[in-house]
Amino acid sequence: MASKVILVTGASGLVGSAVQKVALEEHDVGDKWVFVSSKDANLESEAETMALFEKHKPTHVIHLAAMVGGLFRNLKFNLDFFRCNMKINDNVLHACFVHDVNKCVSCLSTCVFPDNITYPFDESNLHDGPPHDSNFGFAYAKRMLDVMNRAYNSQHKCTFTSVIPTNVYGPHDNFNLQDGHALPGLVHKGYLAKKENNPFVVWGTGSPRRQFIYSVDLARVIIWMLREYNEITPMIVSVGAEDEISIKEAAEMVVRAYDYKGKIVFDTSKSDGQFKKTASNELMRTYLPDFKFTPMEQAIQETVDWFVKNYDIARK
Ligand code: NAP
Ligand code: GFB
Repeated sequence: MASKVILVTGASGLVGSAVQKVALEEHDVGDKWVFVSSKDANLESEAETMALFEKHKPTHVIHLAAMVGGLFRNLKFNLDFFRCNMKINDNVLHACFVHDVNKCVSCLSTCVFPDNITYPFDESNLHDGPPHDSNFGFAYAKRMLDVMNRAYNSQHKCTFTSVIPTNVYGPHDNFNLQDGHALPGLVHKGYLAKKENNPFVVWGTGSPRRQFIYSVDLARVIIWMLREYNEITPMIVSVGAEDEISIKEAAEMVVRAYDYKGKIVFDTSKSDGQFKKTASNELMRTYLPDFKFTPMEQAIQETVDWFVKNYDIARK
């Protein structure tokens, strides 16, 4: 089989770093991997995006680049999340089309599904109603990725598809307390609580429920999709609905990973955001019935160990 030139956008981030790790572990199958971030091209610029594709001439693309953030960043910047991600996604998919890319796998998120629908939802529910108000800007921009995938396929037969991960965590995450997601926020706060002998503060009531996946597990599935999944229908990648846990339970895992013995307090002045977004992973299981997700206690321990070791260079 002809060797591929695989361009990975957003490669310096949480998911992109995991794709780099998994790609480098693969036996050399002769593919050329090109890992890029905003320092290589600002993908909000059509000209810079086109120049990037002209330079590397990719045959395949894993498109991860996005303006990303947790609940509290989304609450503040819904317009920016919409405009920035619309520009990035339109530029990248158009460049894939112009440069005749064989396949592009882009990235949505389970938080873009309609709020308050029957759970667990599946891929067919993506456009069945408004998303949770906390991140409507991000959600509608991401849904347009799916619309563009379908439009490029119907008009030009392009094989552009997308993966829909649930909440992801792991090394190289954004641990910034204002902008990041829950788990990296809890890992950062756990570090400070342990170091300064202060209470470990969980924001909200701790009762919202989430399905969490380790970045390395997601990366393995994304690389599999690039090679083997040829449907335009997006695919949810998540642990099963039965593996959904509360934010409180996730916080307790972080406490155990630090062997922290102090107080856990809940700052209920902070928003809980979406209560749940339980997703079905049945479609994924039809293709990968034996795929094993890393046990969460182990994955959180690896994330905590990475953060402690890399505190000085971690994004915080
Ligand atoms: P991240 O850690 O914030 O990384 C974002 C990446 O996108 C970085 O490499 C960043 O480059 C790049 N980027 C941002 N703006 C750019 C621009 N204008 N031009 C070029 N590159 C740009 O995000 P992540 O968590 O890895 O997310 C990756 C993908 O997974 C996103 O599409 C996200 O929506 C999706 N996802 C994430 C989660 C989650 O829980 N984290 C859940 C579901 C889906 P710089 O480092 O140079 O800024
Ligand atoms: O990951 P997160 O910020 O976003 O989780 P979502 C928010 C939930 O975790 C709320 C609680 O219930 C918060 O009150 N929480 C507890 C914390 N401690 C913390 C903390 O230190 N930091 C943060 N951030 N939350 C996002 C979407 O929703 O899901 C994004 O807004 C994205 O667009 C992401 O798609 C995957 O899971 O609520």
